[in-house]
Amino acid sequence: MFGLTADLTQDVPERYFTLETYEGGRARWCPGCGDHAVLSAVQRICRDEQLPPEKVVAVSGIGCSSRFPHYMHTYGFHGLHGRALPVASGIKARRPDLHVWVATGDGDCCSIGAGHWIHAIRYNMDMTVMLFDNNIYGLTKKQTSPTTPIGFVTNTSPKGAWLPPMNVIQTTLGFTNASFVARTLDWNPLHLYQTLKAAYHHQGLSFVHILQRCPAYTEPLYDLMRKEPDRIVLMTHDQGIPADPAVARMYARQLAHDPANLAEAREIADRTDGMAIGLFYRNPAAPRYDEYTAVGLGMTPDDKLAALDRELDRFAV
Ligand SMILES: Cc1ncc(C[n+]2csc(CCOP(=O)(O)OP(=O)(O)O)c2C)c(N)n1
Ligand code: SF4
Repeated sequence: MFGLTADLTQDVPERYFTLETYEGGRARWCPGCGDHAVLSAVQRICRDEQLPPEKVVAVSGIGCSSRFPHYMHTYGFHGLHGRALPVASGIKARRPDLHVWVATGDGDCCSIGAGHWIHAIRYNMDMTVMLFDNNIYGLTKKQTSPTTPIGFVTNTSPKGAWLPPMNVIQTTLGFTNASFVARTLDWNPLHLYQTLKAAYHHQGLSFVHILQRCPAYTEPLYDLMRKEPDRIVLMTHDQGIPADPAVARMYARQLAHDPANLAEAREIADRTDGMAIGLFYRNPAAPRYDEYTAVGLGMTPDDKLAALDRELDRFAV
């Protein structure tokens, strides 16, 4: 009897985290806003991976989607407009043990934060970046963003957006040292979950373009895509996002794409005959700057002084 009790307790983890563990303040996004789905996917991944909440940090800029850290009961940093990525890079440089989730909008990342977007991709520090793309500045009430389609009427473009929208995937693939580039949809919880989970497991910066519904300002934009799944092309491959039979049944149009093939990824990103979802590109060998910044992190102040002295001695005359 005693032996049996001892064996059972050996397998019981000291801490078990439930979904509630990661639930922060009540989300105040509009009803039907796609941000709710992304939040619950991330909370489920944290639970399924049993990530200690004190080892998770959510980082954002400014926007509706950037309210994300408030709704996670983990560490969080709600930063300045466009500055989520440098803040996240700083955190990762000093605390490589933390799991970093970045929430950024199409305005936050592709407009005011565009310079940081380029360099964060190049630095390739281990973190999951979620671009919530609702094709509009939501928080500031329907202003044209870099991804607003031509002709869509907004409060800053009353005659319709004038410029061609930015192709987010094509742009990201063009940055030096991109290592994981994917796209998913907030209204397909399975594909969303699996894409974010694959992104979480990638060692390097994983960039996930999430088509995100904004029923308040851009309702018609993703409506047809939701009602007519044939407008979507599901990328499949054994090295891609794991194929779930339920997801595969939903999308008749499928495309076998090897995510190691950058040239083909670019061609798919340029297609206008369907919105491709899945993994465009992965390069696990891309150099990671967080491996460089981690050097010497465990040194004591005395060790650091000694190393500095040694270095300076090399230049003594
Ligand atoms: C330096 C600076 N410029 C402008 C703003 C105003 N502003 C706040 S949020 C925002 C755009 C947010 O749009 P997006 O990033 O697409 O996020 P969404 O609200 O749609 O989730 C702007 C222009 C600001 N807060 N700070
Ligand atoms: S305005 Fe749009 S993006 Fe912002 S909370 Fe409402 S639905 Fe979501």
